[in-house]
Amino acid sequence: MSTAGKVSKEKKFTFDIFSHYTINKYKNVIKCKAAVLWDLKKPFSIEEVEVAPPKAYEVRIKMVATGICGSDDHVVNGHFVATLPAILGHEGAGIVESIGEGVTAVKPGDKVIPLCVPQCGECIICKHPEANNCVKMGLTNPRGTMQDGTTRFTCKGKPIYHFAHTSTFSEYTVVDEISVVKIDAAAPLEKVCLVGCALSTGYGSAVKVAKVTPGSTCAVIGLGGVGLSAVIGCKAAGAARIIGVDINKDKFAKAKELGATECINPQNFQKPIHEVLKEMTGGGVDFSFEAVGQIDTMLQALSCCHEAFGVSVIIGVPPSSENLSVNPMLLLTGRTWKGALFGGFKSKDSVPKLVADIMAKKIPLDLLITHALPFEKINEGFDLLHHGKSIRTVLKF
Ligand code: CND
Ligand code: ZN
Ligand code: ZN
Repeated sequence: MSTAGKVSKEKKFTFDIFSHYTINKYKNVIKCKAAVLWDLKKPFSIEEVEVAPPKAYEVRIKMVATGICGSDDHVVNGHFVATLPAILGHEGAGIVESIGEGVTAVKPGDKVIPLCVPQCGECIICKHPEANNCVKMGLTNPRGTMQDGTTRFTCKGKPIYHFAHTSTFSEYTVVDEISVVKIDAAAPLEKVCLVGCALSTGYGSAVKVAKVTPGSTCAVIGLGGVGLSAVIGCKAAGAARIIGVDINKDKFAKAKELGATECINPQNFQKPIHEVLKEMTGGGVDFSFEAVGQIDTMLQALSCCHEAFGVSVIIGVPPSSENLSVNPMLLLTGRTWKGALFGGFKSKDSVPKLVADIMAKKIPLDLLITHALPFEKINEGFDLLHHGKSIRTVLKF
């Protein structure tokens, strides 16, 4: 009896290995094109890369469209540290190609948005009713890997690192199941890709993080895709006055179309812009947003909100080497200073709802997209951003 028992255990063991093999043998390494950033401050190279099959609790996605975000550019110029060589991009949408063992959230053929802020659903942060920066996020310790610590990309025999759990600048990408969510099968992917970052980040900063109130006065500093999404959020929350601030006056027309009631250029004033804003609003705005990613604009945003009840939200990603120095009196008088990733939204919960609101025309997302280019022209897309010509360029695969 005891020998028979041993044999059957061994048999089971052999079967388990075999079944694992049969599951994986149909999933091939995919060779496809990706934009690889080999070095800081260099253009992207379109390369043939190998994309390994998804392991357990991972998902391989065929990308359909991706936006270009200021944060991708911060990596290229060295302000935001990432492990290189890498495949950047974190504002994409695509279709599930294959899934690893154990994946239940999505299946092949589903339309999905990769999530640059994961939602594991189990950690102390995910369980907190308000917080969203899941412990699996690792923003301050970017490894550039899947959650298991390895990469799914290789190029010319070298491992290529992931970025922001998403790496959307590739025809195919692999993400952890906690970093992807299914969206409406009818959603236009070449538009709703922006829900992967800009729209969620800016809109949520207004409606969820600041909790803009009806009739209030707001200032948004930086009118790129993220700042303009904050303008959309302020308007949706019922703000009476939304003042857009940018050093590029070409951004003003779009800001006004989206809800800004007035726009100002700091270069047109002798005084610091926070003084100008305080004078314009009888002591300071109710809510201010920094959507540039510079230390000086963060201080301007804090200073321009009312000293007794103003709320200021940092959205921009600052240069990693720089620290803020502030006079604590700015806060002792009663200001609130906040910051958030991804608009404070719990990503898996909010992204499908935001997509639904966009499809119901409650959010004017289309206006953020100023350019569309084939994926291979990614460097042109970054040039448009650098020259202040675009709000969002969507790259199509
Ligand atoms: P984008 O470069 O499109 O916009 C920045 C805007 O700021 C441009 O219109 C500039 O002209 C303007 N600007 C530059 N300097 C000044 C200045 N001194 N005063 C006023 N305006 C100025 O970038 P984006 O909209 O894609 O991103 C904006 C920031 O948001 C950037 O720092 C990015 O890294 C960050 C961000 C944060 C998050 C998050 O989760 N918190 C997610 N994605 C991006
Ligand atoms: Zn979590
Ligand atoms: Zn972004």
